[in-house]
Amino acid sequence: MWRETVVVILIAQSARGSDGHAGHDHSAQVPSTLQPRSDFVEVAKAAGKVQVIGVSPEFWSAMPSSPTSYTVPTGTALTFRFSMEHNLYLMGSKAAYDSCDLSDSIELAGMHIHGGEAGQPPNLYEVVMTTAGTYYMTCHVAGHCGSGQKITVNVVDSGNPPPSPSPGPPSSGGSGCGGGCIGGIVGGSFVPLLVLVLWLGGAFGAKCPSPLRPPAKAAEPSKAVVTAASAA
Ligand SMILES: [Cu+2]
Repeated sequence: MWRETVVVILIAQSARGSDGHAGHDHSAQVPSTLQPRSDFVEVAKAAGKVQVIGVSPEFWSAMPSSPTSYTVPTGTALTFRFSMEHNLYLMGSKAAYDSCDLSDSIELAGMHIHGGEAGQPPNLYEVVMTTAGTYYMTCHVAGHCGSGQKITVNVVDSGNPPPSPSPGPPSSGGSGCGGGCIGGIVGGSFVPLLVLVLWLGGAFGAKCPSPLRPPAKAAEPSKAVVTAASAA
């Protein structure tokens, strides 16, 4: 089902044409869809939506890049790890990508942004892709694009809203309680034992009624009133 959805979206994407960027921005500002928001990154990681670019030990530093193409759903965090001999730029178009024309490219991460974990390349750049489209990325160091250090990232609409740092169990949806309700909360970021204690104490109210404390009168009476009224 998910696979089919991706295929459909990909077809729709290609039918739309290769130039997914309407109007190139020459002000050299990083587009708002590529802001490296750490709070977005945390949400994506908590949901397991992470795409590491390249493979250990070189990751993004490898020339040529391998793989050269990625397809991820919106809300995915891209993770670039690289040495201080490389950087990361967003290219303006597929034509620029194909010809390694760097004139219209925008810096996403410099050679000395640091942040890499111990035992990993020194630079770490993470960004959540919030908007569907095709993104072309390369390294701006002379000759590196020509040596194949460049990737295409196809971001497809996941159908889920963009990541939000607001609290609450992600995508559990639904309004009722049911068996999955308390499980979803316990499985979330709260301390499970504390949640369990709160639940048993009836702290979640009617939405997740405690088995020890049955909720007071449910909403049934009001429904009955409405039915009676409409029947009259
Ligand atoms: Cu490079």
